[in-house]
Amino acid sequence: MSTADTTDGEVVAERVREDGWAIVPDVIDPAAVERLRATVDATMATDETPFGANTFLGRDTRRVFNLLAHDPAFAAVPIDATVLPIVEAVLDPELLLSSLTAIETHPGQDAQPLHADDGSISLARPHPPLAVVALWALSDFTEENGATRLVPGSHRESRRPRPGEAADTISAEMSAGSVLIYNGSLWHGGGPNRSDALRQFIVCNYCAGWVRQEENQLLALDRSYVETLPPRLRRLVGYGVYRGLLGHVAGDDPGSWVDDHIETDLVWKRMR
Ligand SMILES: O=C(O)CCC(=O)C(=O)O
Repeated sequence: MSTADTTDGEVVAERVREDGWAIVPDVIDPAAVERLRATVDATMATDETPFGANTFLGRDTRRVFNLLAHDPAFAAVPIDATVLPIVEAVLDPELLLSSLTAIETHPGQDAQPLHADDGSISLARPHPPLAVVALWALSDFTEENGATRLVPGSHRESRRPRPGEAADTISAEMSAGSVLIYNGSLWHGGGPNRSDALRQFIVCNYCAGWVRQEENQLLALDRSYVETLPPRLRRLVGYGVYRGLLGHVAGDDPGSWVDDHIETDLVWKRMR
């Protein structure tokens, strides 16, 4: 099992590199879990969030995309002081937030097809990590309630799963407040929820800083709202440049549009 009994970031990062996944137990304290749960519940109630329209999204599953836009309480998730350094170490110190989604699977939800979250990327596999996902459990994950099924080591496969393909999986059982971190190439899918309770979680999907974000954060969030977010999160959603170049606007770092104090090491300043 790749359940880390440590929050030592380098140990966890190494497990994600080797096995494709690791669980960090008890990242969030029970009060914070309750607050996030209550905020997800309120968001779904206000929005009358519908069930999924297909087998992949889950006909007994509800999702709130673009979570940051719904409540400032979610801003703490992508920049968590335990999880973010681990993801940076595996993926890229200049990574981006690719998407932030709340999901709840209801009793009766069938198993989700196995897939890889970086499946839209057409590079030959295996490839260096392009996406790493932190899945925050807001309820206990058990085999009975459909804890995420994983195919350990599958991030090294030369292909992604075929539609409907079966494989030997393990169940990522963990207590509420724990975080499952996995390589975006890892084959996985939600298990069937055979319990009488919801399984609720937040999927925080990061991509390398030079990869296109899954959800277009720059259009998804008003700039005036981004200005209110912590500086690291402003860069994570896209107000920044990669390696001093990618993402510039007329030679400027767009991070300066939401932060007066930014001093970016732009490539042009380094040129002689
Ligand atoms: O239900 C789960 O545990 C995983 C969900 C997932 O992988 C997805 O919706 O892409």
